[in-house]
Amino acid sequence: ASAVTCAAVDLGASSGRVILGRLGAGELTTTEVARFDNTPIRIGRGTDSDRLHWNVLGLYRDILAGLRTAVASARPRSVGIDSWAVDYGLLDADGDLIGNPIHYRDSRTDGVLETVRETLGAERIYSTTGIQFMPINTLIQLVAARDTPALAAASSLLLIPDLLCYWLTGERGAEVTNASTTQLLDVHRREWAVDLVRAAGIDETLLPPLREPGQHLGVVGGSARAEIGDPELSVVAVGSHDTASAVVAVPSATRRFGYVSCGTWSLVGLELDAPVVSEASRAANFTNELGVDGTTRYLRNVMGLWLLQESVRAWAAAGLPADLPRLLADAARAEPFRSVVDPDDPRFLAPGDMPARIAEVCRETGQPVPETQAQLVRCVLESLALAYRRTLRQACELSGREVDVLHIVGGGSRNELLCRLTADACGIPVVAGPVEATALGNLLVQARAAGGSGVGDLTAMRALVAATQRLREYAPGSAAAGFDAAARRLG
Ligand code: LFR
Repeated sequence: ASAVTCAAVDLGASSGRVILGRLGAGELTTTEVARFDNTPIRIGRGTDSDRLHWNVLGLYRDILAGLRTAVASARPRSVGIDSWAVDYGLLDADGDLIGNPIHYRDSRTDGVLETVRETLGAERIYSTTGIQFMPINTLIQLVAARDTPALAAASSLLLIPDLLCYWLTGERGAEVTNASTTQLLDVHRREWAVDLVRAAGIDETLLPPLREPGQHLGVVGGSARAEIGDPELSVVAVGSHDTASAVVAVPSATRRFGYVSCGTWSLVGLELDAPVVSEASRAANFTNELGVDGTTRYLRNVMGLWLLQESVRAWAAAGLPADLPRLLADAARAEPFRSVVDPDDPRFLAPGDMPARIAEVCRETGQPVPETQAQLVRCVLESLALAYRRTLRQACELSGREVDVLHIVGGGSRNELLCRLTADACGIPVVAGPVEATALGNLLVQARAAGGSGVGDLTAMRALVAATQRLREYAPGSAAAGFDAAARRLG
């Protein structure tokens, strides 16, 4: 049986990469061929209405260059693209991009979530879409943009990976795992929730036809063909929501697992066969995002390593030490449980002075304010571990499931202190890795679409990941009581 070579484009909130994979029976090897920064840009009009944008053209240029390198070194038969969720570009009737995609952390959605909940009804939205209420959701962004000239001029809306695939092939569509995050999709029927979309005052004809992971989208065309240097490279839909791809590559041998997809965000939850849209689930604000192969990703967004990334950014700007390995080593020796915060405090969502905001929350909850960088890092990591525990327990309660192991995948799985604290907090073993779970999930779906051997259902894919990738296990230690006490401080 022969192996297949594919290329994964994986765009995260802080960087993007192009990764080549060779996949076959018992074989899964990867090589990173390109890595580039993804730095949002604020653009003003000389007023206070600056908007935070993604540099989507720069990303596209870096993807083309990365694919050119990939083609030159290994001739992949296909490429798949995944990225963060919820954000979109608008096309006019000629198929040209209108304006520049806006970042989900932009302030244009301030206060809109509450209006949408009141006017459309939180119960109705949740029972139809199964999606947690967050200001970043496409539904909220579109309502915030409702009266803008850009939206009035638009004839189609494409989510970020779909937009990039459109530029490569000329084909438009909405890959379903990512479409589910918009809060515009009927989670039960796996179709656009047309009535809800209309009730929100959004033109439903903006939404393109849905497509499933594994679908062949087309061959690279137009200027992309010459730029990439392979007229036969085919573009395949993958779990284009990065979290959907990451969950494909959770190396679990059983179904009794929880996961943390740990990057800028921490997505904490379970894989289910069907959505849970109970009243209790709505009250706990759990989400039912669609996964690959008809699965449901039942999870909550925890604010994640964003708290640490933004703190490091603030320190670097202030000329303070900002070397992450060093900061983590100091945090490992810092006093445990000095102060903890709820990472999901809405004040932490926007870019800004994170150490100051964390200090403010510590003060408000009657806890000591972090005075050193090590204390602050320790506070963030213990707060995350505690949030993982709370979220995992809730997910189990609300779905009636039990888990024996928690998998941490993604960049955060490299953070040993975080993994150890999480095992202690949750009281079950943590398996850390793979670091590039998202790219692996992206590659696995492509290899299967190409008929690759050894890449069958999710169980087979996960077994292949487990057999080939470096994983690390953390047994729970003795700090559970400390976490119990810290949890009580948060009420
Ligand atoms: C993770 C992620 C989350 C989504 C957030 C914003 O990268 O895709 O799943 O809620 O980014 O899009």
